[in-house]
Amino acid sequence: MTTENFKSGFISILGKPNVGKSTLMNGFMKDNRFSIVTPKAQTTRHRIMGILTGDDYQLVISDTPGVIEPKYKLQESMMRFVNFSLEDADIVLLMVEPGDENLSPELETRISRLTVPIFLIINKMDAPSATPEKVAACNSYWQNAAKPEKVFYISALKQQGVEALFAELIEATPVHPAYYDTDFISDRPERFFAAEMIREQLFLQYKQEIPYSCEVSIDSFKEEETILRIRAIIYTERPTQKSIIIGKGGIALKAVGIEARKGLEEFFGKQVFLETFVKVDPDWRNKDSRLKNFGYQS
Ligand SMILES: Nc1nc2c(ncn2[C@@H]2O[C@H](COP(=O)(O)OP(=O)(O)OP(=O)(O)O)[C@@H](O)[C@H]2O)c(=O)[nH]1
Ligand SMILES: [Mg+2]
Repeated sequence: MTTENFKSGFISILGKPNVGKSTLMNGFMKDNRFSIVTPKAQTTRHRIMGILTGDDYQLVISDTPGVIEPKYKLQESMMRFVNFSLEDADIVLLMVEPGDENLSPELETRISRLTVPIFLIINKMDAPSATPEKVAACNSYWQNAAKPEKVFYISALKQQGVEALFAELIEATPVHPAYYDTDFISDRPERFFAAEMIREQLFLQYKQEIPYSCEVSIDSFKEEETILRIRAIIYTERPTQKSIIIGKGGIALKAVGIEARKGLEEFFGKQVFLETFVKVDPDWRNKDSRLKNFGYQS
């Protein structure tokens, strides 16, 4: 590793829900399991740092929750994570998608406070909605709304344009020693990724408000030589939601366990024994003490 011209910086991915921020994060990390991705909005609830170190660079990339107007305390905390990540950033990747020409007040406030370069990322270029007219309209709208330094057209899903973007990011990153040990890949512990993988299944397998009413907490995480034993508790707000999550004869919860276990085994490269329990925790999304316990900041 050379030290003289070593580059290191913080890069934050900012955007509305569902535009593909976590998909891009996974593309950077070369791991489709790093940050959970689902078709539902507000999948990401935390700031998740991925640390990528090369011979002469270290990029600390933050995935963040989609920017919304918060309606309850959990969402307030999610938006605080967005703000923290912008405070640190050396470069902000503002992600949008063709067809979205609407600078929400929440996004506007954050963009107006930025003093660092903004790279506009027009994602979902592979989607049928990405017609040349729509892409041009999207570009001119956001050029005007955010005054970005550069624009990139990508498909995070198909990994098109991601490498070129990465190369430009290294180019634009300041000369600075590495912020983290070179073998660090995230600020989050293994338990966090385990909980996220279970939460991903809740988002994928249940409808309407169920995923939003749930939080996953890892009660015990024991690594043995050949097996990883994980005990997870799914908290939900109401008894009716608990019975939907469990399903008739436990069938729905079993399906969550099966799919989550597959992901966990792939992620940890080890056999996993997963136990899941569902508990009712009334109104946890609005209780500071509960949110703190679940790793959110007030
Ligand atoms: N067609 C297409 N779909 C994409 C692309 N990138 C992401 N998606 C899809 O868009 C949906 C949302 O992706 P996420 O990566 O979870 O979006 P996000 O911005 O992290 O969403 P939040 O965490 O809710 O803010 C998923 O169904 C992705 O598969 C893309 O380049 N093309
Ligand atoms: Mg996300």
